[in-house]
Amino acid sequence: LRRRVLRGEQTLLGIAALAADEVQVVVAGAIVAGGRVLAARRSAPASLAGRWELPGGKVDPGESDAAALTRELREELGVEVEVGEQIGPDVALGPRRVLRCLRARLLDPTRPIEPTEHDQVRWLTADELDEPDWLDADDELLPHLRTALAAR
Ligand code: DCP
Repeated sequence: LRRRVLRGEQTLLGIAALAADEVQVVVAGAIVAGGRVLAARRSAPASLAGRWELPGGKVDPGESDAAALTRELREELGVEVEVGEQIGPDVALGPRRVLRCLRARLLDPTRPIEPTEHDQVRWLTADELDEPDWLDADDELLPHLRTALAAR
């Protein structure tokens, strides 16, 4: 964890000094299909409602990042995914919390997305990535997402 955190921005230096079990990882999925990435609009809490994110959530104690993302995407979107590599660096969310974006491949791309917590979802091309009002941490990942979209 320390090495991965150190690859990130300067704001992460404080987090890098913490033990792995002192850092809360929030995983987010870059679900890429047909040259587009799935963005989801939050409906809660009120302070974040209306802003867009890569869907995901907190990793539970003892849970792997991949297991957490698989669980969150099943709960929030009704999809089954295979989790791939990290995209971009860890982004600081707070003094003890980071956002970690992982590629997620839909096992059944024909199955419709059924959001249970988001009030809207949208498939974005690389050219459309700047359009949504992203959460701050997700916004920092956009250059890396653009590269990931160009790669396939
Ligand atoms: N977050 C973010 N970008 C994302 C996903 C999450 O900045 N792509 C932030 C928003 C929240 C925090 O991470 O402040 C935790 O996200 P969630 O509320 O989505 O996580 P959970 O679903 O695990 O929360 P809970 O179990 O409380 O519902």
